[in-house]
Amino acid sequence: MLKPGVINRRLVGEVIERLEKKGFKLVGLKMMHVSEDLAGKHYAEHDGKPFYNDLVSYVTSGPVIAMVWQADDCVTLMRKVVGATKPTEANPGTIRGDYCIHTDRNIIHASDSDESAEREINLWFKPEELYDWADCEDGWY
Ligand code: FUP
Repeated sequence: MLKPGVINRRLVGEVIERLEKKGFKLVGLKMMHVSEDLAGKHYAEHDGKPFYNDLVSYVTSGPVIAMVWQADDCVTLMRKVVGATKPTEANPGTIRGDYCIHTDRNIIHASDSDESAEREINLWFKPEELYDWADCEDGWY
């Protein structure tokens, strides 16, 4: 999920381009406002932490781009491409390493396990919003 800062900073295309070039397969994408309810469910594990309220107000402050990407070992690869949560620890070359200064304004969310991905896809997308398309590049990545 690309957070509101990405849209404000006109970086949507640039970030998506990186994910496509890596070889991830895009199977769902939408621009949407995040309700307090959805933000609360999405970040339920952080409820009560000092940064929780700020995090919820950030992701509800403007539209986001929600996406579903596929690949073998998708979660592991995506987390590497996205980089560490804290920009001070994210390597250059990663999305967070290249585009963020502050942890509380980091520009992208990526699921941290297959179980989280499944939970989050069900939370954010209806089944008919996901596309199972024939991939003519399958086997080249
Ligand atoms: P990640 O899985 O890398 O997105 O990291 P977390 O689930 O730990 O954090 C979720 C979001 O909370 C991050 F996008 C940034 C925010 N956060 C803070 O603002 N401060 C913190 O100390 C930790 C996380």
